[in-house]
Amino acid sequence: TGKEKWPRGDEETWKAGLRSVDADVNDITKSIVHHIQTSLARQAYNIDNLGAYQATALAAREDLIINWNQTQMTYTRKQPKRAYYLSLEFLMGRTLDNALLNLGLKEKFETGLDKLGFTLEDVLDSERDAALGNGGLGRLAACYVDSGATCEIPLWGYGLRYHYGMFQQLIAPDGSQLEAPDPWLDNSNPWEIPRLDVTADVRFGGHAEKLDKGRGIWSGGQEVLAVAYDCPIPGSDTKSTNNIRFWSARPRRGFDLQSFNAGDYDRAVETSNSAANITNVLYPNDNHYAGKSLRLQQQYFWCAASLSDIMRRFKNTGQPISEFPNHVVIQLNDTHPTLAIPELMRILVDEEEVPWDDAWQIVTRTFAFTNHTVLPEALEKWPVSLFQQLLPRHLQIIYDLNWTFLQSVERKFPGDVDKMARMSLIEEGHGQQIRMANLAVLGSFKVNGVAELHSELVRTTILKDFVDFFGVDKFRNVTNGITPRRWLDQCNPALSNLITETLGSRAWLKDLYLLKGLLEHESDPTFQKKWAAAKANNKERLAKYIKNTLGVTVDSKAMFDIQVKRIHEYKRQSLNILGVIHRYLTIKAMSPEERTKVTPRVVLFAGKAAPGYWMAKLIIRLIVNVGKVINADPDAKGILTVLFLPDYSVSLAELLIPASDISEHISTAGTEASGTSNMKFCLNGGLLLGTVDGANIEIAEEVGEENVFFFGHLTPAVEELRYQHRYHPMPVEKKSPALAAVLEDIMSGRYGDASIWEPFVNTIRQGDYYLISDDFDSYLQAQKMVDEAYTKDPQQWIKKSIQTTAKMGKFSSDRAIMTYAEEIWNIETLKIN
Ligand code: NBY
Repeated sequence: TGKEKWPRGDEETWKAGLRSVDADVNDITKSIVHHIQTSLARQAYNIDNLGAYQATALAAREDLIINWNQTQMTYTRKQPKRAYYLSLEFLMGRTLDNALLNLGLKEKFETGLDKLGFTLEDVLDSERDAALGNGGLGRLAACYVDSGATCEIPLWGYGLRYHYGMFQQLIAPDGSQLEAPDPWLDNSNPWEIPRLDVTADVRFGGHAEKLDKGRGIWSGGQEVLAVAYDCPIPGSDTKSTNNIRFWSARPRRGFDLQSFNAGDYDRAVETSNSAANITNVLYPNDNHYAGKSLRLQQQYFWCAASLSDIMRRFKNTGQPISEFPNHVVIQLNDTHPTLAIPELMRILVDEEEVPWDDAWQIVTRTFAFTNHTVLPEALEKWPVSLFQQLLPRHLQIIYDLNWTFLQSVERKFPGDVDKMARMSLIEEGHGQQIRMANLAVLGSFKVNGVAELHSELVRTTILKDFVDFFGVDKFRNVTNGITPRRWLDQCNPALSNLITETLGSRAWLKDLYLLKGLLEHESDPTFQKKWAAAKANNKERLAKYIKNTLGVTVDSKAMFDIQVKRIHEYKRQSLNILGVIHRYLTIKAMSPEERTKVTPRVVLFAGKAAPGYWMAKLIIRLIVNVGKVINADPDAKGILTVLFLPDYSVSLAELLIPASDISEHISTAGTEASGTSNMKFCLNGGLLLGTVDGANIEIAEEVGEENVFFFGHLTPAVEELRYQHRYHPMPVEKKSPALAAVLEDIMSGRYGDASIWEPFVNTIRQGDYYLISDDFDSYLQAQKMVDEAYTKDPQQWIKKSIQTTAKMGKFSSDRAIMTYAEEIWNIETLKIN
């Protein structure tokens, strides 16, 4: 723009900026300057983008807090039934842009900042992501609180305030992933409100004693203090502003007095350190259970603090304890908060002196549980020995619950000892383990999966025994959703503006089915041109980012093919990169004349591997090295570019998703519970290349099968195929010559020494658990159809893109959250005036 950056000019310019004609803008600039001078204690005429961001955030926050107070006051006065979303992860990303949009103040802030010499874009870019989550599960929680506020549902989130969020990913020169810490709070966090007065004591260890009638006493051990940090969550175009309460661990006042008195200062300080450790870092595993003691401590710390807070708030209503489930519903985001179930039992029975059976009635009317995976390695099982050590009273409660439960199983299925063994809360074997999923199901009144196929798999496989026992009505589906505010309006202004202009209002942002109105224009050449221009604009924006960060020039006219998600064998980034190598070999074998007819592609990958997941890290290394070879080869120049973008995050997703022509969601059938980025890509007019898995199926139902590229075996075939691999293995050479050629090429040393890749190649040659060899040819076939559709009839492609966006109404998280509210929580909306 040629605009000067601050410090721009002199004091006079600044002061002139403060004399705006628009009263609102004037207030905004004043407020920003006020915060620069008083909150940041900085000189007004010498501040950088980071300072400008902090002051702008503080100015915007004031509006949020006023609405937040109004909302909380209304809840206190009207005492509606409230829902609490317990999630160990909230993958929020940045907040400022979202806050300004929701408040309807973005343009005014832009003008105000401009008057002070800043571009809003630079200021927004100075915010660090809040990466308090791993992937889909954590981002889902963030979308749900957005929708809760927007739909005016009394919904709070409870989470942990990790000092270190999701690690920062670096790529070493040899292509390997390296991890660096993410000290996201270092610049301070303007969105959080410390509530040093809102605390809870959380006990660990000590010993538990049983009294009569199921009651018990838990004493001794160590107490850790939980301190609340509140984060306001604004709704879109409403005053309704909800809250996420994040707990931070602190040593309790007068910690470890014994050691102090004994003159053992060092020991006392050590205890205080270990207390603060609890909320130090987010565990970076997704879809994999690791079984670390500190992780169990995080879970209990968070459940205990949240329940004590919820109980205190409930008691303030003055209602008798029997009314608890009519005022409170708690949604468990996966099994991570399952300890809330025995903890509520403990509070009711031991502290409130509610008789055991009455207490269990209350508990089982309070909780509902969402399952996010059927992968066996992800199911949480904690060693009984660890419970004995850290949570002795909870162990007693779980044993007592299990005793009664197994008796009722025996009554319903007399003599079925196998069933009893499978359903028991305790897994016997070398060292007993507590099965958190079984406990979550037992203690909840509803259990749901996150897409139709997934919920059906939950009912027919992992929880089949429980369906037989409780009846099928308890087991529901709530298909995931995404917030269209962040995942279209905020991340894709070009398309959002075109949609608003075409539909005549912004109402579609709160009723996503209104996008159907775009269908009227799908054949209008002028509209099609504008649609294509928005996509082109987003591709150029991404190309610029790639140039700035990696120094690589990509042709923004090429087809952008994107796969971004956690790196996992079941998600099969491997299938994608093997397909890329096949494409490369095909190009290599062509004459220069033939190469001119190839549809140019840019294949982009991004995603983090869990630091301990060796095979996932090897796959990253392969992608990077294949990219290096291809990008340096003149034969592929202009027709194939392959890049791994480091350090995937919510903010990077906001840049990537609007720029895709096609995105890949290619998990082995039956493994991806839902997927949510598939929804984001399609909402932004990118077409979907995928397997018949998770929410891909429902997306195809909505947008029409003619608009998606499906391939691969279906879920019912998977078990049989795995059986074949095991007992009647067939060489890859015979199954897919194309794949065999690709594997041979990898082992030729072209991408680095064969010894590096051998373990990866072996997973496919032997066992091939994720069915790469079974789906490879079908994948290539689908890719060919993508090429043809894109090249042969560009106008038809644009039409498909328009139809896709237009038919994505179902996937708004507003629909999802209203389904929870109506079908599970039995809760009503509450207008905030
Ligand atoms: O939840 C994801 C599913 O894989 C995806 O299909 C679904 O769309 C999404 C939202 O429902 N699951 C997921 O992201 N899981 C985790 O991140 C996760 C994190 C930690 C642990 C387990 C799973 N853990 O046990 O520590």
